[in-house]
Amino acid sequence: TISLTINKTACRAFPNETILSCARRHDIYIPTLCEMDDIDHTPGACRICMVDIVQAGRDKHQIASACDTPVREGMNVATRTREVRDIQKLQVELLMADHLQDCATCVRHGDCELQDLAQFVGLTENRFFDRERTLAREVDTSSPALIRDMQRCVRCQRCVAVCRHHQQVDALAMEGTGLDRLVTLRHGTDQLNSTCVTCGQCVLVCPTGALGERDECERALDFICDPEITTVVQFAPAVRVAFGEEFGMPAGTNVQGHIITACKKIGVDIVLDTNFAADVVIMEEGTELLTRLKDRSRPTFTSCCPAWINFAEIHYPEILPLLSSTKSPQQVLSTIAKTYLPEIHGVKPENIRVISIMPCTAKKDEAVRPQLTMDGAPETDVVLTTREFARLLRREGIDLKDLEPSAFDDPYMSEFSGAGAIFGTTGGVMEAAVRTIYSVVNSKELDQIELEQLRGFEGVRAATVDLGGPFGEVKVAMVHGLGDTRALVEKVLAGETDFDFIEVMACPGGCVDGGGSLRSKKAYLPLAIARRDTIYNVDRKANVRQSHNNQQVKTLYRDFLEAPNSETAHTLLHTHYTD
Ligand code: HC1
Ligand code: SF4
Repeated sequence: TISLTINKTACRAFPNETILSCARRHDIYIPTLCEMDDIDHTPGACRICMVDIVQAGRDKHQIASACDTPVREGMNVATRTREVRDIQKLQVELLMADHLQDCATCVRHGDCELQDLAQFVGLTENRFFDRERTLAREVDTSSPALIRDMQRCVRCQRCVAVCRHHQQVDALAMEGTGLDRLVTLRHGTDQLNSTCVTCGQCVLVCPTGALGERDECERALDFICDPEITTVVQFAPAVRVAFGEEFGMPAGTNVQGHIITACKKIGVDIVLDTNFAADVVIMEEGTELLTRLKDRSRPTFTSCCPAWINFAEIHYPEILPLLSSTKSPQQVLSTIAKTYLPEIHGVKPENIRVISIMPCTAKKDEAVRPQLTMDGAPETDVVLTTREFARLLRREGIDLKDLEPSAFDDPYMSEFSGAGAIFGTTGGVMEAAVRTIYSVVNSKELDQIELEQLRGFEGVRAATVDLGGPFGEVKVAMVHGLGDTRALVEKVLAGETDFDFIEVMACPGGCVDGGGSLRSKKAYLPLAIARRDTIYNVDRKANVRQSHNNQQVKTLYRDFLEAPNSETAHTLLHTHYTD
């Protein structure tokens, strides 16, 4: 190891470690806007992490950026000298020169790393702001899911790094020089027509309001406040374990009951659970998979992740016939809410609007797919990301912590099994499917309900499952993050795999760290494990742990859908993909 001092504190560093990394391990704060511990960022992009260095045996001071300067034996680093503070302040002021000054209208208001930084460096004036130049920058509103506001971009390039190195979609590029250097979509196109799959991972790492979801709080409120409209809210498996943090609760707190109370408080008529629809999806997808196994057609890919569907359609259209045709739980729930629910509640289907709360930006894209409409109207009317829902509650003066949790009061579409609950984490869909398929094949439940071989956080996991009956051992794979997905799809296309069933989640970790979740200022994906653990606990404590044993699902099939993959089920709950 290497010995050095930072702010007179003796520190030990690894060879080749940067000053920034060493300082951070010793709990010494150096401000930065481009660096994030868990992403492969472009060093030196923001030039804020400047420090004062004196090399061993020398007197001469040198100012350098801490994120790309390696430690040296005997080095003396100072992070808070007057000169360093002045340089950092000037650097932030320069970043502000073509950054829109309108913080009150920004999606990151109150949660912005640039604002934090301005406070840290003690910025008191803004001498270089060029309004005309800033307003000339692009605001790309072409996508139904994402807004790219280049008037708020600070060129940190985190988004480019995540899209290129982690997701390997490589939709973003840096273009231009000097003051005109900007993040653009590759090939000079807009978001809608680019190769972007709206996974939202770039949004998670953006330090400012340059990248965000299309905010639809107003549309949601319009429906909620309209006395003619029956508003139905559904919320995703992962939302309940990834939402409390926004209101200061510990990571992974289960706030399912708080969300129900909050929805009722703002005037939502009926609150349903996407988890229930996840159980229905297993009935449909499981049956479909068994048919495909009998036909020796392999592999089958899961279809519930909309960024994965976008990825397949845009980047690998040749793989589309291998995708399950079952709609995602979001769309299944919306469809049933507009067909089955009106019969039960005596409401006119045309008066129902479904608002879904998702940890996902691509769900907004999914909701406007032309093949997911009924009589010309969308099945899902509004999708709010977890972030928007937090914003909406704040706008209504609600602090989640102050609410008493309540239970679902709809007896038709809100019960869920442990299998439905685990959809929110990587490997969950596969585990849920196996629990049901095994039972269908063997007319009994698995002895061991928890399938440890399917769990874990490695990018790609392969396992075998003994299905018994005519099928014997089947080979399955779970992949999360589009970088690993791309590699696996390439192998499938090259005929190098023999998997029967492959679960894909576009976001690393699955929905627990979806691109619509709350953002951390510290790291890209710091909270997935705590959220996932809560999800597995929900399953462990559930009375019913298999989708086919969900009483409400049984009733739905008995009274309405007849049987999995029946004609009615096929018409309502299946879809197709287009390249
Ligand atoms: Fe997901 Fe799904 S699990 S896609 O990750 O299949 O968003 O949570 O809602 O639809 O159920 C997201 C989560 C979510 C769907 C389900
Ligand atoms: Fe890349 Fe995903 Fe961002 Fe699109 S949404 S630019 S695919 S990281």
